Amino acid sequence: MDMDGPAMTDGFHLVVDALKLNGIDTIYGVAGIPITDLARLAQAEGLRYLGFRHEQSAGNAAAITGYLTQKPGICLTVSAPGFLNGMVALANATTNCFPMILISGSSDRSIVDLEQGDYEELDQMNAAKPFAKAAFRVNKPEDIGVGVARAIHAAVSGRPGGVYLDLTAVTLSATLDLDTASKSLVKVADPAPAQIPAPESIKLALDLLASAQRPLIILGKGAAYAQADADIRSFVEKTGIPYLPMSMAKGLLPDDHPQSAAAARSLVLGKADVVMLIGARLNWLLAHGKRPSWSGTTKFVQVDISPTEIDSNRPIVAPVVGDIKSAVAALLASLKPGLIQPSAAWLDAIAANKHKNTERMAVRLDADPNPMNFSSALSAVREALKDRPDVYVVNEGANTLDFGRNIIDMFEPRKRLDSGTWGIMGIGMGYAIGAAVVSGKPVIAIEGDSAFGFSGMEIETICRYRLPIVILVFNNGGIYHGDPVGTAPSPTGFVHDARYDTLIGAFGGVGYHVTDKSSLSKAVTDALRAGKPALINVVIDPTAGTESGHIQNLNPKMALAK
Ligand code: ADP
Ligand code: TZD
Ligand code: MG
Repeated sequence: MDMDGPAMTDGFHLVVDALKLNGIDTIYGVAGIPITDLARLAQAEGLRYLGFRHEQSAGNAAAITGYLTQKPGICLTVSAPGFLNGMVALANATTNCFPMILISGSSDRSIVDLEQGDYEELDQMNAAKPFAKAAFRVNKPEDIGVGVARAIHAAVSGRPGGVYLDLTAVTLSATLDLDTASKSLVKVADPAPAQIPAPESIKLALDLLASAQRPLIILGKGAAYAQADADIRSFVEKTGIPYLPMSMAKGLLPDDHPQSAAAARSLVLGKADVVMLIGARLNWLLAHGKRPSWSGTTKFVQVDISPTEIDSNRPIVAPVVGDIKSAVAALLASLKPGLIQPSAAWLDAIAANKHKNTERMAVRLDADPNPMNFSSALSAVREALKDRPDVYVVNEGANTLDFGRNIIDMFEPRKRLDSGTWGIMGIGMGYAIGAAVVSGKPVIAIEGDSAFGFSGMEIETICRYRLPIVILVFNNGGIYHGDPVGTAPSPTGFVHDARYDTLIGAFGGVGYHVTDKSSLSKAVTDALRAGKPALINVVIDPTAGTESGHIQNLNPKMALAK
């Protein structure tokens, strides 16, 4: 450095300064050219840096961090292939409305743009655009502050989503005098401004609910994200309206709440006359609001931050466009006692249906088949978790996911993290690591054996950082089920009797191999109590699963018999 000139900084330092200035304290990533020194510097400057084995898992950790904290989770990758590996997580975050920022280093633009063949050449910003809520590229160090600020705004304001931030290698190493540099940084004042719904929309919504005989509230993960837990509970309880939690909204109110209609799902969807959606889209997970699952005459209230979500599948009579925290507060403020009154016949019908379905379920949970099936194994896990509401539950697979959602009760908000809107495989270890890192709490990941394989190498990451994560591999020998012994591998089958429990020992974790309910319960209890990385190989009957779990109907049918 020129001893007589002004004091200087560079792009690397400015990126770290900009993140710190905006309260970002954690980065998930995979090192390499051109961002290795950025990761080192971030760590040296006091940010928590977690190095992964694959960018997709780092991205998934960032996405779930965003969901849990309302601050964008950060994933850092190298150029082209590292960037693309991270893109699946970014696209999945956008699809699920989770705020995250994928920061990737990129090669020399002048070479990339002329396709002259640079190291890891790719026009990353344009590749990211269709899958991201927004994409920005920073070309000079004095723009780093603005680039980070724009990325933060885009990720968390309105409907949250995944944002791509491209940092060219030249920008990282370019220098800038300290005075200009410090003036270039931006501290974002109000990253996710409240969006207050119009008072008329609140009145319309309450009037519609008041006219209902058979009202229903559906809580989605947008409601969980909003962190308006006490107000949402109060609105549900004051109105007396039965509610249905979507998968990741389980625990927003405890699953044993008397107003939960989860055990009467088909009945309430089919018969409700007015349905209030709070942070839930009428997508495939709700059969698009259409027949035969729904009545053709249902009227809808929809509380959502995104005005363009309204009327996407069914006409919405009473749209309440605003952020859920503000909207539910406004609904509560205008709610008069006795205004909303679900009919006694409706509540009785739901109670009777719940009772019948719960008894049916109890028979399956009490069964003790050998080998275990999905219900019996999950009943053992349920038993071990019933006094551990603090534990995060990550869940992916097909049968493992569908049975897991129904059998594992949740008692606290934002504790269930799963395959979400895409039904994606591969989120398991990334979500588990992200949840453990941001909360410091234990995590149990209930994984199909196929699902686990997508991110399984991250067990090394889990052991390296000594995270309190217990992985359950529901081992039925394949995607949906196993192959018959002695046959050539089918498109869905894996190795028979695989010993997943032996993998984690390579990195210092504890493996368990369990074949019955009581050893499974004990293994889960012990592993959670130990608070150390563990993997439990849960041997499930290879014939137990059904094709595609509970969504077999979505498989296209072959038109011709072969
Ligand atoms: P689920 O899968 O649980 O049914 P979805 O992901 O389909 O939930 O829906 C979440 C909805 O919540 C999205 O339409 C999104 O726009 C909305 N949303 C997210 N955050 C907020 C918020 N803070 N306030 C209002 N709506 C929100
Ligand atoms: N790839 C990705 C990224 N996501 C997907 N959803 C799939 C493939 C297809 N798929 C499912 O929808 S579930 C599943 C796959 C491969 C795995 C099911 O097998 P599993 O669960 O072992 O995880 P069960 O318990 O055996 O049903
Ligand atoms: Mg399986």
